[in-house]
Amino acid sequence: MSKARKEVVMQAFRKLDRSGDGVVTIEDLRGVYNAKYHPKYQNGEWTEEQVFRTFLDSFDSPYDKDGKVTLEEFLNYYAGVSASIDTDVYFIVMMNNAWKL
Ligand SMILES: [Ca+2]
Repeated sequence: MSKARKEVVMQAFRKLDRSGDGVVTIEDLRGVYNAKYHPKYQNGEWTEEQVFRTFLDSFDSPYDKDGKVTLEEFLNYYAGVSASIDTDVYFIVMMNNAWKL
């Protein structure tokens, strides 16, 4: 990823990592990510914990799925997303919208 892309990804990570310890956990998501709008929470299939865990799983490395997301894992995830986006400008707009940066 270009420097500009990395910067915006790191900005999103810092926003998610509310405790500031460099690892995003379920605790960090409380208050940042609203699980109550998730359709599986609304129909009673999942608890709030399950919604958070599933959300973390999408960033968590398949080799170390522990429900904790490090900056490295977060950057790796976005390196994959980034590969399919041509311009830095579009990538940054996408990140700003997704994370309300
Ligand atoms: Ca944290």
